[in-house]
Amino acid sequence: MSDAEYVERTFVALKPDAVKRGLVGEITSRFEDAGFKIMGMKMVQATDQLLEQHYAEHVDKPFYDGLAGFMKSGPVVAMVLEGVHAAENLRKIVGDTDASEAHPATIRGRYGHMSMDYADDAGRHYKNLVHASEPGEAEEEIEIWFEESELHEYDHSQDEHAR
Ligand code: IDP
Ligand code: MG
Repeated sequence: MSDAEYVERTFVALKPDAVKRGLVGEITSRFEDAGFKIMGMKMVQATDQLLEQHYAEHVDKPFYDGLAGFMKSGPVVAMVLEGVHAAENLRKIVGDTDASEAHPATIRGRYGHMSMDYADDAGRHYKNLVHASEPGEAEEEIEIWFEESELHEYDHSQDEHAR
């Protein structure tokens, strides 16, 4: 077995609602508690161009303008995390897209309860705190948000104890 088959990087963004609610530390702690290693982290004001790349699969959907408006409504905290099957495991910690269906032990389920139907019918932004890459899409998203020089290799106790 080689680490390379299991250990991967993934991209996570704390959306403007997480930042404005003061949940950056709380949510980041959950990733650290689960043993993920932070390789890069920065605050970013998203632009239309960046969001069109990041949400390329959603650009033509009816909710896209609302989503982009929400993602630009304040800074996001972008991060790259490393761990075993990081993308799949972080999606599990983040929880279902719709907070009303997300397990209460997940981030979206613990810090939210709103349904997407409610937000869409009420004409409100749908706020679900966190983005986490799908497996297979992480490296592409890391490239959209980060320069390689902003990512850091270093020894971390997780290398020994959480793998
Ligand atoms: P994900 O964030 O769990 O990967 P996706 O289906 O890729 O979910 O959607 C991306 C983001 O777009 C969601 O997190 C949510 O913020 C927003 N979104 C998706 N579907 C809807 C919708 O039907 N109404 C409003 N916002 C939506
Ligand atoms: Mg997605």
